[in-house]
Amino acid sequence: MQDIMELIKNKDPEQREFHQAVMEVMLSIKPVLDQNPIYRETKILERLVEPERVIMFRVPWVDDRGEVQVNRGFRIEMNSAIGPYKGGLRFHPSVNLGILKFLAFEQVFKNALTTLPLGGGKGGSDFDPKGKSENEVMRFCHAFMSELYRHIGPNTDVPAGDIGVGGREIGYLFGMYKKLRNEFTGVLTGKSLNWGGSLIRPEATGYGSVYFCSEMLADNGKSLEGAVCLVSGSGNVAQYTVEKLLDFNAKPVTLSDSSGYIYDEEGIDREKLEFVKTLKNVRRGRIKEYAEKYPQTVYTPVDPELDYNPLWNHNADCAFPSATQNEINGKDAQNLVNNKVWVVCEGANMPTTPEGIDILHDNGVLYGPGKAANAGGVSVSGLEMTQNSMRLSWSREEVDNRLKMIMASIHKTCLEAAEQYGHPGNYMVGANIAGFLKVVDAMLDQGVV
Ligand code: NDP
Ligand code: 2IT
Repeated sequence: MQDIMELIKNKDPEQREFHQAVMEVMLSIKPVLDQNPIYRETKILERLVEPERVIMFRVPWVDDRGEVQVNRGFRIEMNSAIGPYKGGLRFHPSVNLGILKFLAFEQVFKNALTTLPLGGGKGGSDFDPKGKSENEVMRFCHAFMSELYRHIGPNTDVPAGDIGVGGREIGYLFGMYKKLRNEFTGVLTGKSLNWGGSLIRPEATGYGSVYFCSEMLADNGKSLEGAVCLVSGSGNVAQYTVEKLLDFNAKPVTLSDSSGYIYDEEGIDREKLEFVKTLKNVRRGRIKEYAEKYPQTVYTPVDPELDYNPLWNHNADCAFPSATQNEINGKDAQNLVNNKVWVVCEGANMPTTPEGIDILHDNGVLYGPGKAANAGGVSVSGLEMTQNSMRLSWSREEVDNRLKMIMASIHKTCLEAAEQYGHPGNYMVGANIAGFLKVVDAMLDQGVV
């Protein structure tokens, strides 16, 4: 394990998030490695941490003032042992190789857990959609796809959305792919309904995360009924997490964006959620406006001097981090414990730092790791690919039922693997081991390639 960490740190010393993601898996799979020397003998770990292919490209485009802008585009094709590369595209100024490698690495294990034949990948750009006009977003997406199209395909690599990439961007990306290839295929997921998308895909990550949480609670004699929930983010995942929490009669009280967060002690109800959806998806405004519309709400702007996030410092039962990586640090985790939160269910990818995870585990908080809890999004992406291949579409009920079954199956798989390898109840260890075994056994079957 130390050898692997040394190897990746020496090769790419600046890729901190990637080291973090690999370290977590390495610690979890130790009992598997001890029992199965074959994985060491065949250098499976060395192969697993090296992407099969990394594509980096220039994305030149012209802004509304007629000025040329140049962004960097990426696609990490991490692992195709069990299916075509699959994973989202992130458009955010923080995007770099290390962040996308961590996301692609996580995706490999997540996709293995879904029960569907999906390999792992991730991509994106340091393009910042904030403040850009509709036309600028379209031109950027077209420019991005005018290079990416030659590397992807419905049986090769199937991107989707992530931070900064939603239905609008998928539409522009698809349009350019279709034009360049002269081919209408399921090369992207998260498409609109009337041209190949799947019902429930927009809802899937948030709904899935709440389904996963309810499985964890049921297993521990608890339920979401009346539970006060802290939710971070206010984008795709956060919105549909709140929606499903309301279906379960829970009480979501917070939402956030990169400028600050709102705390609504009375609860975010359906009408307020509709306001948030229009605010974020149509007007593309800031969450601060929620507090202007609903004056009983407290808005707290981000304070860069603070070494903790006050959103996690309210009395509550459940926490659903649904914004970005490393948004719950050690101090935040301790605040959650002090505030009597009993479950943390990760809608975002790697939102809790290693120190934070240790604190949650040490204090008996149920912890649902992102690669299990947020797998509903990519699962319904997989179902979208199935429907595209069959050239038909399933009803809302059909897709939602399959999503529920998949989340229940992931939950069971995590618990069984954790139990088998001596960490009963530890979903993180269970998810890492179960995902690892599925992928590396396929790699062994396929030989050294
Ligand atoms: P969106 O772009 O729809 O929303 C992201 C939200 O998080 C926004 O409210 C955004 O605020 C906030 N946010 C983003 N970056 C930061 C940051 N650095 N600091 C503080 N707030 C931030 O993305 P999604 O909802 O799709 O994604 C949220 C998380 O869920 C990500 O970790 C993503 O990887 C993960 N995920 C997404 C899936 C999907 O299907 N979409 C599937 C599985 C996981 P602002 O607008 O101010 O930037
Ligand atoms: O992190 C993720 O799982 C996603 N952004 C969704 C990936 C997908 O292919 O639907």
